[in-house]
Amino acid sequence: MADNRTFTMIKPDAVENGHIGGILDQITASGFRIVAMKLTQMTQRDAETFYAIHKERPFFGELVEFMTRGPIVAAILEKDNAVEDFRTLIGATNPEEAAEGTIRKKYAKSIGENAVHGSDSDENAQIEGAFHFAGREMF
Ligand code: FUP
Repeated sequence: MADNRTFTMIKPDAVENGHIGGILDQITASGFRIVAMKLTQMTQRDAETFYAIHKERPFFGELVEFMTRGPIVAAILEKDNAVEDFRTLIGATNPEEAAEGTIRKKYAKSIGENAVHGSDSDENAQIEGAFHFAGREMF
């Protein structure tokens, strides 16, 4: 995946609460083009693999339980400076610290259930996008 792409998930809390449309609207209105997208549910093994970097953290079990409890929207987004600009758009991991108007400020309730994921580097965007999508599903 090129450096102008990032990977996102609309997490189970936001899907359950009916925020798919509102979040996608904010994403596209902010200049991101959707180049891959699906509604899917992660298995326990998927979530453990995706979040392997956090496996020693105390919140790992809860994180895996949360991310597998219902469907997510997985998507790859394209824009100049995609990784950094998308992190700005979603706001801080903890919604209490997220800037006004950011997706997490608007839609997230807690640090554990924080509505959206955004890749933290071009390298991870590539890995995470490839985890969820086959080449023929990316446009
Ligand atoms: P982010 O890059 O903003 O998604 O945040 P991290 O990669 O640090 O964390 C990934 C996920 O782990 C968060 F979205 C939620 C969960 N987490 C917690 O539940 N508690 C914490 O203290 C930190 C992260």
